[in-house]
Amino acid sequence: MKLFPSQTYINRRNALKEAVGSGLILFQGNDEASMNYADNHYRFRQDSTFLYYFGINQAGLNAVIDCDSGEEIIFGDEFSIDDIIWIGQQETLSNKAEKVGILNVRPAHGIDSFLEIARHKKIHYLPPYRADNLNKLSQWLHLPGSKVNQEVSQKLLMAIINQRSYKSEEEIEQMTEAVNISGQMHINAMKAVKPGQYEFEAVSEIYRTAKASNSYLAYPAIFSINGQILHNHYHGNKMQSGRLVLNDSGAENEMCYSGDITRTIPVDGKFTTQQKDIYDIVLEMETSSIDSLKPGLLYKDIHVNANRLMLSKLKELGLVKGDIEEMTNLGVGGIFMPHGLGHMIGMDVHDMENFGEQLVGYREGLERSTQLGLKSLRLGRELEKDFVITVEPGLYFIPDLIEKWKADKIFTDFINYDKLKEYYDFGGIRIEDNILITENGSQILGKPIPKTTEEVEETMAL
Ligand SMILES: [Mn+2]
Repeated sequence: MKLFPSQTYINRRNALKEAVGSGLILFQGNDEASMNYADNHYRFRQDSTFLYYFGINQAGLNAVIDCDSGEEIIFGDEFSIDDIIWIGQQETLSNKAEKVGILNVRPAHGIDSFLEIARHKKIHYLPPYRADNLNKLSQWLHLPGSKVNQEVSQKLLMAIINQRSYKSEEEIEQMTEAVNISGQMHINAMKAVKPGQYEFEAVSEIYRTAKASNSYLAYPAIFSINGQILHNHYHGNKMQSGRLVLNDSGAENEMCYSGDITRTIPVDGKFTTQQKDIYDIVLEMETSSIDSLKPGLLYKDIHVNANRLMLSKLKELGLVKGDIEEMTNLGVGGIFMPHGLGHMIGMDVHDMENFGEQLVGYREGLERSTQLGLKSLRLGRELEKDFVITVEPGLYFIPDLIEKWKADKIFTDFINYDKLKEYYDFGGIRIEDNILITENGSQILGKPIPKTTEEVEETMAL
């Protein structure tokens, strides 16, 4: 188990205690989750907030911080001899706890009576995203399951968001490692793509490369010749000559920090003229967005600027017509890019999304748009120094969507529906990097990953 120095966790908890002020803070770790029978588990993933404050990547733990007395307790059981027969001698929980500055470890069941006695106090807790944790909260707090989410502590949520949004130097080091592993996953997949092979053959390179760095995937890989299907986890297609493959995959490193990288590559190792034309639009959207990033700017505006650029380029290709500003304001670009430009990233690939996107990515007075594309923008608020975000413009030709808009006569003054027919078997392109917001601008994390058409073609030829 890899940990930051104990002082990191102590400082994080002290800052949280101060921000919350009074009452009891309850942290639920995750339990093992069964796949098809009780003892056959999915890969264990500790809760990110639990990791952030307590570091211990082990199932069956809960923790409390008493803001009034300063007391900090981890509830969890030491391994018994019965456990050790199966899993071998393990570092004790008290040892692990000591390494994160916690000296008070109590048996797992102790939390029931602890919370019962503390019932008169304010108990701050987070919204559960797993059913077993919801059930426990329901019991501990004597609340029906349906009421648990209504009593979540907004104060705690905001305090944690205000800490986890700003990445420290030691976190940036971890995130850079995760991006570098992700980059190698992409390079190896590029080299593995050959016409006539199946997608899963190249996908195996992605998994192998992650494992070779003692890492897992931060989310199920999207690797498909049907890049126009946004969250497509099917890997059974034959990679036909002439197609593009969209690869959106990232590593979660040993300390559970994520990378989230997308590249789009030609099955043949060479882009056609039509593919290169569209690719270069997305590339310019990506690089110009990144170049413009700095603290104080609304990320929503960067999204809109990228759309404006896309529309002006598509106009040059004859796919749209009319006034660019009008099209941008009306959201015509949603048909080509029906998703947001990016999101926060950290330990979670969509960082802190379990707290709700409105709290993490927006603020009071900045509400979500209902336009296709903008409504899926997870991060709209002002950027700040030490945020890490993704920039991931895309351009897709989704025949079902085009046909629907055409039938409904949507934006017929602007969209050349007839010309779009030439792109029905095109698929989609997305390019994504992970960016640290700095004092005056931004910095792409990690070593460069082949990105221009020339760089991609060179790598695929290796
Ligand atoms: Mn992403």
